Amino acid sequence: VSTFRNVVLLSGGVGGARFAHGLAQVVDAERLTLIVNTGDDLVHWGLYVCPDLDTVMYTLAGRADEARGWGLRDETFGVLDGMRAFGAPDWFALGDRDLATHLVRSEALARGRSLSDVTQQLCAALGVRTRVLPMCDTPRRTLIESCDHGLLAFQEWLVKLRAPRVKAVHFEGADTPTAAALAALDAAELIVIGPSNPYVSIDPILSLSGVRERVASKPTIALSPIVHGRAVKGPLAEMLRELAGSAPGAGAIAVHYGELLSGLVVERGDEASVRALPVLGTNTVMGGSTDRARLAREVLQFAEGLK
Ligand code: FO1
Repeated sequence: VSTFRNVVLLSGGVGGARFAHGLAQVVDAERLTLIVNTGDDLVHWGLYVCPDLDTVMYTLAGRADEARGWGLRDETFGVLDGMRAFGAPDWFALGDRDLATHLVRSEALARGRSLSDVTQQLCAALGVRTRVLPMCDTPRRTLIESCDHGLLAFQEWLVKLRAPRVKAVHFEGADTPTAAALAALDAAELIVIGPSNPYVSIDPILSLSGVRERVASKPTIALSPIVHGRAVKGPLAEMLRELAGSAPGAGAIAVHYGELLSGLVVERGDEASVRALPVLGTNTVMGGSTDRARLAREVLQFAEGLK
């Protein structure tokens, strides 16, 4: 269906993970690399948690809890109940099965193994053959400068305070992407920016040294995370108003990525809001697994047509 030898997806959040699942069904594992946001990472209960990496791994493994949008299906929360009884923070719910991931990862990092290395180990154990690369092997935290609660760590902003109004987004920590991520971008014939929040899922990746210029030098397609003026999930519509002063629409996504894009995939009916850029209008709100593969095929065909 596509002659692209190497496809790279920039992904964060639930939408990015679902589209990654679609691509993984239509592009051979050797020809697809996922570069995943780690700006959402946090230390919780003394464990190193990587929400976007875990959501991608669990989704590709077919074990994600689709209703919740994060964590594992058939999950129990016995440890959470125990932690709550001890007065430990319970605003970020780590499930019992999910904890195994955080324990293995935290132990590996404590021994000095890299995040890339332990991610590879976790993917292999989950039967995920597609390459899943963290954007960084060192901490690069997304901080939200909120209007009314000062500077907030990402999960405190998103989950604990339920995404209050945003004044600015900052990235803290070394801006060093992993060598593997840069090599994947160098080898890419097509780069896809998933239907993720540009500010807190994609910009953390683009902000890393050497990434933006590599993306700018390759054919790059983005999928709009805004459908008919609303975010499929999360606070993006409000962030577009607060940060860009723009009405939430596919056009605002095109403006945000600017010159990086060779094309934009939008929900059918949203095409007119995008200027001076090849646009594909289709059904972008993904249902189950086959629907994700359908969308991935359409995106690859759209990209072929732009060659
Ligand atoms: N999101 C919530 O809204 N509430 C939670 O308690 C929560 C727990 C959680 C645990 C592990 C994990 O990997 C993700 C979790 N998320 C939770 C989602 C997470 O905040 C977001 O998926 C990403 O950080 C943004 O894409």
